[in-house]
Amino acid sequence: MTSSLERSLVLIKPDGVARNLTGEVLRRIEAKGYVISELKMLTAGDDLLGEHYAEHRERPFFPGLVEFMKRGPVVAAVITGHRVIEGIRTLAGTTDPTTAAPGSIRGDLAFETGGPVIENIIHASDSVESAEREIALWFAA
Ligand code: D4T
Repeated sequence: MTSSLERSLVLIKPDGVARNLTGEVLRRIEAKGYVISELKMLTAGDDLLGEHYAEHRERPFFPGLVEFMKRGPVVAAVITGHRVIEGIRTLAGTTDPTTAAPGSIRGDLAFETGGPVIENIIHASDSVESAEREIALWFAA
């Protein structure tokens, strides 16, 4: 097991912001011991979301995903810590909120809406390469 200082891009998605869960999500991340290095609220547009979700562009859920992510403001954060990428993915829980483990953010706080897209409160980078690409997108100077 290696331990290296990493950065992760975290988004509190429009469902989380609308449900006043920004503080709860950031509380869990800070309580774990990770550091909020950058933080801002914004409403994302098509270009940013198209880049962010480029790997999903051809998937049938992509248009619904973009509409959902544009529905209201998101909170974007750069989180720093040792093995923070893996750590926040663990705090977040698996993609499907119905089966995400209790104790995780999605397991405790997210639920299935019956809509066309999964609403699951948080995005967290899944690799060092994704994190650096996503941080450059969301925190472009
Ligand atoms: P993100 O990227 O938002 O942190 O989520 P995950 O890493 O957990 O999941 P993902 O990249 O596979 O999916 C991105 C985003 O699309 C939604 N989604 C996903 C959906 O609405 N329907 C689907 O079938 C899948 C696979 C949920 C998260």
